[in-house]
Amino acid sequence: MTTSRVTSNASSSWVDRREFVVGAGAAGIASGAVLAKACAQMASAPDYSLRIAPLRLELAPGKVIDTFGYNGTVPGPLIRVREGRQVSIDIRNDTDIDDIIHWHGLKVPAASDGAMEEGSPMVERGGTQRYTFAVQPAGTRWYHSHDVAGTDLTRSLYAGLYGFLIVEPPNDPGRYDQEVLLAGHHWEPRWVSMQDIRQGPPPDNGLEVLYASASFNDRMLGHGEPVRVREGQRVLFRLLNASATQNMTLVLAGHRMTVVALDGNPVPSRQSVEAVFLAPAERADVVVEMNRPGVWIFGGIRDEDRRMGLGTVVEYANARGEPQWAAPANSAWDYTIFGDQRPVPAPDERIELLFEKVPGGRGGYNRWTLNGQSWPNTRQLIATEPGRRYRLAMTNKSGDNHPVHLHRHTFEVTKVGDKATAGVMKDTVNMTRFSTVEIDFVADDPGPSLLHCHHQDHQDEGFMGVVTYLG
Ligand SMILES: [Cu+2]
Repeated sequence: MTTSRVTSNASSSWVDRREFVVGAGAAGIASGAVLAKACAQMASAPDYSLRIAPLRLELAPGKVIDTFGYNGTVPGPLIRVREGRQVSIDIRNDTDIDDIIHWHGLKVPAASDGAMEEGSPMVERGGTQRYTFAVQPAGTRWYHSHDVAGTDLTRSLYAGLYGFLIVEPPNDPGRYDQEVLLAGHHWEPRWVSMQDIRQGPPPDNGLEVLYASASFNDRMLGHGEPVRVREGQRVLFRLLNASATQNMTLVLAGHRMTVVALDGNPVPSRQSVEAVFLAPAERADVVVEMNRPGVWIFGGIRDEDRRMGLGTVVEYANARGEPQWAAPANSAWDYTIFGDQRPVPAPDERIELLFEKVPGGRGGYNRWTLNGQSWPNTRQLIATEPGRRYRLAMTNKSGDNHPVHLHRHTFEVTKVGDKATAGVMKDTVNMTRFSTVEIDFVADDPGPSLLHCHHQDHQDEGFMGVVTYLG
């Protein structure tokens, strides 16, 4: 096992980074007795190490956030693995609260999924926990804390506890010239009574979370290194909404984006769009033809988001000048345009799910119900039998968005409102306010699986249940 000490920058120089991620294959350069010794060490060394620890994150000069992160970086280290490979990951917890890491979008056994509600072990404060699993399916996955934050806005996804996990397909077509990973996040959360700052929600609405700053990766818009491109390149951007509760609509000014995958899964109909909507936890892989030389802003469509820092600068070689912004003509988002009309198998069972809000009132916290029940009374939300296909017919009877996430399974979006569709495979689907969505999944991975809203506050306030298997 090798150890690297990475040159620290001012914002994280106090963080001991000796436990930086160590990739497999380090024994390849050894020989003879050295090799034997190395092999013995490798037998017990993990493929990856993640250390949860406090982090002082410098989003911009003078703008330092006290948060938590993995291995001293935000996002955490990129984990890139060939599909099907068995990996071991040691998670060390150098904080004073127990935590856990979920491998989002992967099909892994419940005990390895990283959700305590499914029986995965937590990583105790001061302790280390090894997770071992085969990595599948291919695509843009990610990992993040699955701790409960509740009213504590320093924890779980309010912090910098997330990273990309890219699962490479056996044969990567690689039809792009450059790959850029961008994780959007909002920082400095606070609880706010919306009634106190504007009129709008009904007066019985409870507290909401608002933010003071935002970033792409670890920097606010205008303060990081630009994304450097050349005219004629095809650039693959892997976009992730790693915010705890905020939606984001992202625009690369002056350019169109061709959506090739949603939540890491290739879409049947690639479409060129001016704006990509991502609810919390959603990903989009987009390819951009770099055909408008200049210096451009890639950021949130809302002025407020860009002002907070949600974005980065894309700079062509030899281009100069201030970054340009241009609002798109059309920013509507519709999952069904990426689908097709292939026949969808009839489900073996159709299950209605109704999501409702129990307003917390001014100064209180809202609660959420699934078919009238909140977590933990939803431990038996849905019972399935292996091999059967289920259709979840979901109704959002609230004025809030809900990115609904199913663990350990990939589902097919089959209807959005009145529009039938097929072939769009996801692990998180956003339900807009007062909407209906239908998703189909095959019960092909026995064990308990969480179904929950990925809005951290909603999840913590009851919007969670378990899909169980019979027999
Ligand atoms: Cu929600």
